[in-house]
Parts: sequence; C-alpha cells; structure tokens
Amino acid sequence: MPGVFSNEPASAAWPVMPRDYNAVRDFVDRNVADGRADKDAFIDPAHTLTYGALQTRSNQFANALRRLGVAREQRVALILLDTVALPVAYWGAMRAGVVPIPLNTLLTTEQYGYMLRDSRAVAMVVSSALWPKIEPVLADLPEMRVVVISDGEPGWGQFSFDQLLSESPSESETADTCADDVAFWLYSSGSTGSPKGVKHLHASLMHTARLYGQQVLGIVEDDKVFSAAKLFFAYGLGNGMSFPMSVGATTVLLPDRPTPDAVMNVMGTHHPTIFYGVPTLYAAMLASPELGRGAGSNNLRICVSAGEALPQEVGERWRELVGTDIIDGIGSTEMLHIFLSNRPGDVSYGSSGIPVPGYEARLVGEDGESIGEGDIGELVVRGPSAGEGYWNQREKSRKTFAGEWTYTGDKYRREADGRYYYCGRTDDMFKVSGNWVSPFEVESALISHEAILEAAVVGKEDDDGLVKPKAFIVLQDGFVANDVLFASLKDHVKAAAGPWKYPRWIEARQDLPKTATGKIQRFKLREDN
Ligand code: 3UK
Repeated sequence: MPGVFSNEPASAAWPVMPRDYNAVRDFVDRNVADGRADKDAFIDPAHTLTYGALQTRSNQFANALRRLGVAREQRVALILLDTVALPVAYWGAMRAGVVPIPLNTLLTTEQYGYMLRDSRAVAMVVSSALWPKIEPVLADLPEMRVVVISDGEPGWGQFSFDQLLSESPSESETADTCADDVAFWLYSSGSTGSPKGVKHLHASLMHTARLYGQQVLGIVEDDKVFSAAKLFFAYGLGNGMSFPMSVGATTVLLPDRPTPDAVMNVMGTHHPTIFYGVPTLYAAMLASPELGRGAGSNNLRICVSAGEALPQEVGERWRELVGTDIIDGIGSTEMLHIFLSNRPGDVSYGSSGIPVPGYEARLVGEDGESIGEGDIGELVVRGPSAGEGYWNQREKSRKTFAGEWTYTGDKYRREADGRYYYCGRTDDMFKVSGNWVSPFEVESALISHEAILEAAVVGKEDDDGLVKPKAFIVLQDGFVANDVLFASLKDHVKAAAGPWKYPRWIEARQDLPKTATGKIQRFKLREDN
C-alpha cells in the first residue's frame, strides 16, 4: 500500500485543463457562446441577471478596475450580501486577472481590519448595509485605494458600482492567465483565531464543478439551485456559482439571513430543484410546522448538507417529511469543495459517504502511518482542487498542504463497506451552523468582560445532536452568577467575536481543570457535559 507521500500520477478522473486558461471564459463566456445569453443566471429579490448581462457587466467591471489602476494579481475584497452584484464583481475581477476575495458578511470590524490588512487588498466592493462595520478600519488600511458601494448612494470618496459599470466599455480583454494562476482567495479560520487566506487556482473551480457538482449531484442545465449557505463560503460558492454556471443552470439568491421562514419563502416562490443547507438549518426547518413535501418547492429533487456532520435523525426525519434525501458530504475551504460524500440513491445517514470521483482519502495515525478499517485517524485527502497554500503562512501551509495531500484536522473512521464516519476534530475547534468557532476566541471575548476571571469553552450537543458553545467560567470577586449577568456575557461575545459564537449554556465554577503547566483541560470539561 502506498504511503501518504506516494508519488502516484494524478488520478485519471481529474479533468484535463488546458495550460492557457481563465475560468471566466469557461464559466461566463462559454454559456453565451453556447446560446444562453438570454437565460437567467442569477435571480435575487430585486434583479435578474442573464448570462449575457453577466458577460457584459463582468467586462465592464474588469475595465473599471483597470481604469482605477487596480493591477493584475492585486486583491479586491468583496464584502457583499448574496445579490447579482457578487457574480459580476467576482467574475469581473478574474477577467482582469485581479484576485477577488469574498469575505464573510457576519464578521466584526476588527476581523475585517485583520483580513483587509493581511491580504493588502487595494480595492473593495461593499454592500451599503455592511459599510458601517468597515468604515472604522479604513484609516488603518495603507494599501486600500478604491472603495465601491454595490448599492445605494456612495459616500464621499467612494464609487458607485452601477455608475462604474455604466461608464465602462462593455467589451474587454480577458487576462491571459494560466490554469495554475491564483484566481481567488477564501479566508479560513484558525484555532488561534487568525484567519488564513487560502489561494485557489483558475482550474480548481471547474474541477469541483465536474467532479462533485456534475458527477455526484448530477447537476444539469435545467436545474434551478438555491443555497442557504452564502456565496462567500467555499460551500456556497460552489453550490450557487460554479456548479450551476458550469452547466448553464440558474441560481436563486437570498441576501437576507437564511431563517427557516425566509428559506421556505424562496422555496415556495422559485421552486428550486436543488437545495443546499447546513445541518442547523435542516433541524430548524424540521421544527417548523409549515414544513411539508418538497419544503415548499414543487420541483425539489435533491438536498445537500455540509459544514458540519448531519445528525442521522435529522436526515431521516427530513426524508420522511419532505420526501427527498439530504446528501451529506464533507468539504473544506482548503480543498474548495466536497471530497467525501453520500450519493443520490445511496445515502447512509450518519456517514459522510465515500470519496468523490477524482479524490482519494486516507486515515493516518499519530505516527503518520496509514491505519486500517475501524480505527480512528486523521483524514488526509488528495484531489485536484486543493489550494496552493495559505498566504504568507509558510509553516501552516507546509503542515496542511503536504505535497499532494491535504491534512483536514478531522478524525474519521472507515468501515468495511468503505464509508467514512466523522469522529470529531484533532484540535478544539467546532462548527456552529457551519461556521467555525475557536474556543480560544470565545474565551478571549469572555475574559475581556469585567466579570470574568477565567473561561473555557467547549462544543456541546443540543437536543438535535448539533454542537453549540458551552462556557465554563470563574467569576471575578464581587460578581454573582445569575441570568442578568449571563445575558450580558452572551451579548458581549456576540459583539466581540461574532453572532453565532456566544455560549448557549454558561456554567459558573470555583476553578477550572488545568495541566501542570496551567493549560485549561478542555477535554475534561467536554467529558463533564
Ligand atoms: C467540517 C464537516 C462533518 C470539518 C465546506 C463544503 O465546511 C466547509 O469548509 P470550512 O473550511 O470547514 C471545513 C471543516 O468543516 N465539516 C464540513 N463538512 C462536514 N464535518 N461532516 C461534514 N459533512 O471539520 C471540515 O474540516 O468552513 C463544506 C464545501 C466546501 C467547504 N468549504
């Protein structure tokens, strides 16, 4: 059996990409050339964008970036709600060889400051609703020269996205990138709280679209897709952008928070054929009395879950009530999309399934050797869509992107039937509604509150089997543990770390379990749950 660092040739399943390749030609221009100029590519509540209009506007945005002096390989941050402006800015930037970085729209001012400085983005396109969170860091961004507001009235010194487009020629050169050029970045969270920019290549988008979107989901031109996971996530970006565009299908966009009501409203209005969500949303929808066949869509044929493990119960109840399976699969920002998955017609709830065509998986023990059936090891994967590395993070890049193999930080078990079963993380990180939570970050937020002396945070399963943060705290002298204090701690964490990160349970203790060197033993607290 070959070792983890074996030098086997690339898998025969990997689509062959030409050397000269800019993804925008493959995803945008090809659809127009194939006669889909008038077909809807994106539908948001206010606008519809055809493939033809996407081609024209991405040409205009490429020209606008050039005119504003944004050069090839420089970065443009996209801080955008899911509207038709996002595909225009994303593909327009790539057309100019500029590197778009879609950023999470739920971050704090401080987190935006970090990523904008770290990336040295020279331009950003921002939804007006999100501008108040960005504005306070603007003065600390020495490289930032161009601020574009995607909707509404731009402020002083800002550009209007619509005006930039209308003033720019509708024909444009497409940058002569190669398949291995960096096309875009996505930020991935780390256990120390500092996110890392993952550099992804032009070829990777079509790899994921063919291998997973087409071969696993069977997405076709007539599909209409709706992803509750936003386009700024690698998950949402494949779901709602690259997969449907790879076959000339249509995507429905929801700029609002994907509450069960908002999601079911979209389902009932647009009748998508493919729906993508995260486990928490499926569980919340199951709790809604309105949920019925097709979850409101007359055409639903398949549902997808990723981001965290889908509890078996949730999958089974969904199939019973809604009448469609949920295809659970695991992906990561580092691998761009899903690499282990269940298959339509072959779903085993509670399992993440088997490798997607073109991907290989191995489980390795602590000694770095491959381990066998039934044992738990770290999942490492090989596939054509792995990122090139983390931006300016040599050590972390070497550890995660080890040659052809990518270390996921996930513990898995493989059973005799070849299926993989999620067994937790190798670090203390966990996911809430598909968003990372680093215990360290929540603890730091808690400790910055005047009432807190010490804090430890662990993931705890709720009644649906979904993980949420639980905090163990030691109070400063003079403070009393009560509901008023707990409510104020929750608000404090929401503001300091992010809305989904606050502890759902808080337990006050006299002290916390520690190692001889004074490190808090989170594993002991996890066992106490
Ligand atoms: C966890 C899962 C169990 C796992 C993602 C689909 O989630 C995505 O990317 P992130 O970088 O996080 C990656 C980590 O999330 N995870 C994701 N899916 C599952 N755990 N079962 C699952 N089905 O810890 C993984 O390492 O935010 C998901 C497509 C693209 C993505 N980027």
